[in-house]
Amino acid sequence: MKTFNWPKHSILAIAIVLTWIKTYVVYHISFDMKIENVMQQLILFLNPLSFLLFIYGVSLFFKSVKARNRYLLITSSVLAVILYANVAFYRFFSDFITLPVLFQTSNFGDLGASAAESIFLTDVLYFADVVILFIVMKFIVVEKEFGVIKPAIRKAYFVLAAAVLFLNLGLSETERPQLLTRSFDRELLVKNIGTYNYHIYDIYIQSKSHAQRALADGSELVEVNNFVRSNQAEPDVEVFGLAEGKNVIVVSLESLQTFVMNEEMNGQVVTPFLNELSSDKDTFYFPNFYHQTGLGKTSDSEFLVENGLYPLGGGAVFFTHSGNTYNSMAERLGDNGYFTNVMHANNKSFWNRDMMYNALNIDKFYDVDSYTVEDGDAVNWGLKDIPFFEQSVEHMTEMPQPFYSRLITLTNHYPFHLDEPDQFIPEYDSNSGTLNRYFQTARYMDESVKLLFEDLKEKGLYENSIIVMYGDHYGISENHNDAMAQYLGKEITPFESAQLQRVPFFIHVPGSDKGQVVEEVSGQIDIRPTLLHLLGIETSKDMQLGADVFSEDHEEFVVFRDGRFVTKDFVYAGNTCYEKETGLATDAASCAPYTERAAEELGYSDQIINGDLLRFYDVKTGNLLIDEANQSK
Ligand code: GP9
Ligand code: MN
Repeated sequence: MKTFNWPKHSILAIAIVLTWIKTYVVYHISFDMKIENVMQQLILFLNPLSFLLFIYGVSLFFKSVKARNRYLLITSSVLAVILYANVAFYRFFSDFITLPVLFQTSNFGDLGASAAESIFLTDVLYFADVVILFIVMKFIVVEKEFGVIKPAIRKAYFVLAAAVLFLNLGLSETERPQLLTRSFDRELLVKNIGTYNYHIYDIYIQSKSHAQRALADGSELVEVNNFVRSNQAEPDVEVFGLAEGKNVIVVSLESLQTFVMNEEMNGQVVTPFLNELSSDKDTFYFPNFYHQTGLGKTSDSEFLVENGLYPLGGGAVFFTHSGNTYNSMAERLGDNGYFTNVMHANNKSFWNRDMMYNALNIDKFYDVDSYTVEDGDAVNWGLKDIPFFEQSVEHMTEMPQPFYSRLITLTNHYPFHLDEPDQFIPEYDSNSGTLNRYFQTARYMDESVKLLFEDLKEKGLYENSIIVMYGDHYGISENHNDAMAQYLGKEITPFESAQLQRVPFFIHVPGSDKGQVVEEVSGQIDIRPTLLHLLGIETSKDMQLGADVFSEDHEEFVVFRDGRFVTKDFVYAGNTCYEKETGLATDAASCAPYTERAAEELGYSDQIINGDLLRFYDVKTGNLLIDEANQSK
């Protein structure tokens, strides 16, 4: 069926068009990219082309048709794998792959279960273009022999490719100024420059950050230090030292979002114990508290809690910067006589914790090997929270006091499966199995926390401890917006999406009688100073960006890792300024004073991490060790 005398380079053209069209179709069916106007649609359509022209164009340097065809086929397959990897990753993380994630190989085993949920048989269709290209080469097209290709033709071809690239970049710059210089948001990058160019850009950014450490000499610290000092909050005398000398139990509540708190689902109370706790006389409860994590999820929240710094915009900082110097909360508490530890019934290498905990100066990590996992005690990602808490309290009874224990829960994790006896309420009834099951696993979490409190009381640890709990990050991604809209009874606008990033935050101080619902807008970055002050530990020399939520100076301004932010009156999301009270878009001028500040905060935090600047800082004296550093260079 082969037909002869197709024009020269037909197969090259076919290869380009196939991948191009497939990529464009995949953008629409597999990624949730909000396209607001015709120009954005045009950019989206155009953006795969420049890269494809370049990469497939390399085939013009081949002399034989056979070698050229082999190159085209291999390229097409590699691109299909890259695109599909992004699709599968996106289903799980609502994000595109960034280079450091690829080096997180120690996560892959555990990710397996979740990944399996993200892969379907019909996914072979993502490789349809490769198959078609193969068939075309093998059975349909035979080109005129092209012999030696004239350099002038090649030159013209690459000039055309460059022109398409510049057209693409030009259109993007008008549509989204400063995109490449700021790059908060991977979705915007992919939307504008395309998946393939995005990966090249990512490789460039990552190698730059590698170089940044090498180039930093500490002089940057002067400016960073000024910024940190100017944002510092004096502790409130009423609360400072309220829990001095007590054990500190910090619980990371996996995927728990505030939208389930003090609410019902089809007549069922989702978090009965936590609801009661939120208005308890010994509890400070924060309903307007936001997570600030990025791709590093749980580990990012740990990073925020320990360091009062933002995680990174690309990849998990636990992976990319576990060799840095930090002044963690654990280190401060250790210096104050605490035995510091983390308890989490998962592999020690997940999120590179074993390495990072060394850098954070945590005395001991109770990983999965410190737990007994009986038959039926594990679900989803590992040991269920109820036996996890039980055994953790057992460990606590054997620790020297005072201790600082961070407990990381796991059951309320995507894909939110539970064994029948652990299902205390029925599922929800939307078209999203994920959201339906989420209410059940959140209810299970509530039960497990209730038992934790009982257990601590029984073992005589309760009275002499404070219990701090926070939701680590969202559990329900934007992929489930329709189901979420059904539950909340309103459309999920960018404003609502931002508000859904609220996670519960509790500080329970037994016997304090000072409890209250604190409406203050705050975030995970504030936990470190707040907690240290509660324990009577000064932080005026610490290099942290959060502020004590109890302080008069605490500002109601929470910056998300992707550049969105929330103030007392406004929410900035989806490039729009919303009025908090009404959820309606308002004048951009209302948010303008904060946009620069948000970028500044993230920028300084990134500088500290990328330059590993804390190696030039003496937290005890507050001295910048710049000269020393330069001398030892
Ligand atoms: C893994 C657990 C869950 O050990 O912390 O990680 P997550 O996927 O939520 O970041
Ligand atoms: Mn988590």
